[in-house]
Amino acid sequence: MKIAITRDVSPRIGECELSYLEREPIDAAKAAAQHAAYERRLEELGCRLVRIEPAPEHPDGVFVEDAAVVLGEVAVITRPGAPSRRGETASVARALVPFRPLMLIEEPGTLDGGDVVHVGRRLYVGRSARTNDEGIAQLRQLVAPFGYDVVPVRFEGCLHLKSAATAVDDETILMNRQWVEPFGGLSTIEIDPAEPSAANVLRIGDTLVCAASNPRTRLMLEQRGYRVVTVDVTEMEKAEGGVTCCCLSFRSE
Ligand code: CIR
Repeated sequence: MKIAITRDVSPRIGECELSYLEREPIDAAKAAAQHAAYERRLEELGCRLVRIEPAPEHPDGVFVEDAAVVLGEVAVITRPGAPSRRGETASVARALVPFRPLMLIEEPGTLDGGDVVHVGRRLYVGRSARTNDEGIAQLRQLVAPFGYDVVPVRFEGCLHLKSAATAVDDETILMNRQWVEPFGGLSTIEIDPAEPSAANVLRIGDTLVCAASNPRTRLMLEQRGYRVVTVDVTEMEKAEGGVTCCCLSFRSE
């Protein structure tokens, strides 16, 4: 069964962390409606939703992806790079208990789930303002016994590695080459240059969930034979979030 962990949008999302965008007003009610539509989309794609308790005190709490890295065998609870976000992980950890044994990134390590691109037995991890060398080293040690390699990746110009590159199948990365160079010897597809944030796509089974704000990249993916659905996440995009960061999706028996 496919599981998707989500959390409601905080009414304080307008106070979110920002790193490369100018702050602009975020309509929290519209963000909540977009998030509800996103959750419905995940259900249509066969996911069972596990909705964590709301955390209105955490402006970025909707971005649950950053709190954990969920693998087939285990879930690694992160230590987010932004101190304001560290209080988000305990509730995500509780939600994961029924599904996976948990392991923890510890101080002084920092790691945001949005920096981890998982392809087969390899985790490509962005070295970023949020994820430090110690966090990457801890992740490597934690997952090595399960047969995963951890490969650091440099990038610049955006918040997380997954803003710049995500896997669209088991050997292909959709990427924005303004922000990251090809890595891992994987095949690459470049996003339409008019849509810089389009590389952030969520893979659910054989379907790609794309942000509606990136129609050219969507069309290109469809022309290459990918099945694509869209969701409107404009309010989350103002908070530097995209389609992957609003859920933790994984399989459970
Ligand atoms: C932050 O700066 O942490 C949030 N405003 C956005 C987090 C987006 N998360 C993600 O792409 N995985």
